[in-house]
Amino acid sequence: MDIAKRFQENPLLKPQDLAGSGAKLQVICLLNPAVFTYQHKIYLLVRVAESVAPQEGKLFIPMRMANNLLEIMELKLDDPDLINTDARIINYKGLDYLTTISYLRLFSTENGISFRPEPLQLHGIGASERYGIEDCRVSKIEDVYYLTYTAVSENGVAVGLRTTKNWQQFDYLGLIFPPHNKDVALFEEKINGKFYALHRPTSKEIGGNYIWLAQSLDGVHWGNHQCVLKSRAKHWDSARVGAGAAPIKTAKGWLMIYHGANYQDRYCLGAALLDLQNPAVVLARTENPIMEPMESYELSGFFGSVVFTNGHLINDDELTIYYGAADEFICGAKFSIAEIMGELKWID
Ligand code: MAN
Repeated sequence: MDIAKRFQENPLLKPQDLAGSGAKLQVICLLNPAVFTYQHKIYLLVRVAESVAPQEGKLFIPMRMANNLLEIMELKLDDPDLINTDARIINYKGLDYLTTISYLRLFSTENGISFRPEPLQLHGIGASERYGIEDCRVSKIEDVYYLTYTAVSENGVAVGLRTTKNWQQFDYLGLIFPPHNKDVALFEEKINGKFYALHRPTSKEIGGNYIWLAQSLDGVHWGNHQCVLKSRAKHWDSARVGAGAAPIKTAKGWLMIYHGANYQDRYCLGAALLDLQNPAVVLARTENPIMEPMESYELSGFFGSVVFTNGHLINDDELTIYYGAADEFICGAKFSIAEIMGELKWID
């Protein structure tokens, strides 16, 4: 059952609200923000996806070159070497490209509803981030903020890590999970002295798009991987599942909000409860989505029928999620954590 209480003010941020980061560039989508508090203020680290404004009969593919400067590849839509069936990704002469390039942009808010752009922008760095960086999760562990994000290049989709203590200086720690992997959420406290992360590798021949758990002694080098949550045939989450923001610690276990999609690429949200001491054990899971695309701004946009979250705030029983709607808008919704727990079906 959809138990989300959406903000009346949705969408909170739209592409038209922001100028492109370069002269020729236009913001195509604002989506999938990380959320955190720093010095008692709430911030969103928003994924901004840009490209050159569309022109009749043409397609523009932005990417960073070896010197980190942006280059635009121009293609003709009737080029026989072009396969252009997905708004997000194309294939040209046998190679895959993204139609937009993403970076992360900071916004602050006083009331949780209206947002002010801050100067900070984080762009892709180096060979593994040439097609952009996306869908960041921010987890605060002790006094360090860990930014885990999708790093895209012609070599694949992987997970990058940057850390900061003050949101001014960042340490760039490179890729922590190689392709194909995304949706990495770090637990915000160590369990039995170890860091824990949820991640989502893709296995093509055997297996699928499942959520895995990994451990680390330093938050950078990860091992002891275990598969914890799979897609379910004939369900709303039949094709892929991926973790949202950092799991929420409750008396009964770690509550994980996750996204699931079916083969029609309809993205909904669900929840699962993981054991407090051993989060590889799934105690309970929602049968039905706790949120599904239904509002006009969720049903149509850059890529319709999508609700996707990777950032939230917790205030006692109140969970405020910020989410990407139709891969184009930033929206907000509130949940009661107790109500989500009530939707869980316990696994024997
Ligand atoms: C999918 C979608 C896109 C994203 C690419 C690369 O196609 O999630 O939004 O840009 O993967 O991560």
